[in-house]
Amino acid sequence: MRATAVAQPNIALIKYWGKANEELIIPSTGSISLTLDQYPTTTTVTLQPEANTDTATLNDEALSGVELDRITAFLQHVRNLAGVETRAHVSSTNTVPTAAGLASSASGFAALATAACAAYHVQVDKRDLSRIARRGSGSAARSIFGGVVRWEAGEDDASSYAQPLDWRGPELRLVVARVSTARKSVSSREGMRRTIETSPFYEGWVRSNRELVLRASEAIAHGDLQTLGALTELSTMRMHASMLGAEPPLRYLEARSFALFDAISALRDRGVEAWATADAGPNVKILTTAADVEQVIDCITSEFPELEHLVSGVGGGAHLAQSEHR
Ligand code: 2P0
Repeated sequence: MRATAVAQPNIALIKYWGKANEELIIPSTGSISLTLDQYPTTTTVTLQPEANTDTATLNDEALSGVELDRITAFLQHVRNLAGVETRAHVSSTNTVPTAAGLASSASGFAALATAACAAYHVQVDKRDLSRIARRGSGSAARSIFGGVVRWEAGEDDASSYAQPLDWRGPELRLVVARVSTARKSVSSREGMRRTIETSPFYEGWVRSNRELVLRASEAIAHGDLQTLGALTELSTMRMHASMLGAEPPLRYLEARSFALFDAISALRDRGVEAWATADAGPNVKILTTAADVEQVIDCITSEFPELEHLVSGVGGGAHLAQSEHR
């Protein structure tokens, strides 16, 4: 049995940073994201009835150690749901620069969840598929759906899932300015742990971000991009503030990241609809509209000519590309 699935990354507008339950990956706050139509991950799961262990490749390189352990633990969760023991080979092709704050684990585990559930015959609806993807990586729950998506924090495995939100505002674009593709020095998982354990600002972050989820949901319901954009920047800055308060501090943003935030703010002053955000890395993503995206690109190419950039539209959710039962 073999199944292939494709998923795209998502960029959080209202951020997820910190878990209430590490094992089940229940977040401390809800979050809201936009699924991209770029950087797909394609993953094939092939059941191996003769094998004693799972194996995996990423971009044709064999995985081992903690990376393979994480995939094995995830497959075991799907096997438990299926009630079978058969091992599998996972072959994944990822076009996202891995671990550079561009959410490679979101597309990775969304594609793996979709392919593994098909290969192991676990029949679930998309909400339950998002709960399964969540067990691999929190943000993967959101990439199960396309468009604007809210991950409900919930309080247990059953209540922590993603769902799509209706967006009737202007047609959205997201510009990724690649400040660096280097592997980040502290993983999101480790960074979240450190923030929870040592940052005096963590509680304030959780309290305020819960409120931002509500305010942003309201803005989305009204197609109000001005408010959604402003809240996106606010959630970004508050998340980074909580990280900066950790010991030792987590400083993912670089000088050029801040320079980009300034340039986008100046564009806004000239009437361009654009708001910047950044995750656990120095890259800056700019939320804008189809009408204004050219002005954002002109700004980056003239003020930051050395930076690569990529323009994304709004993508669909994870989906099965192929499934064979032999
Ligand atoms: C987000 N990030 O909402 C936030 C913003 C990074 C900063 O989700 O531990 O790879 O696997 O649940 O999902 C990155 O964290 O972490 C992330 P785990 P994940 O997009």
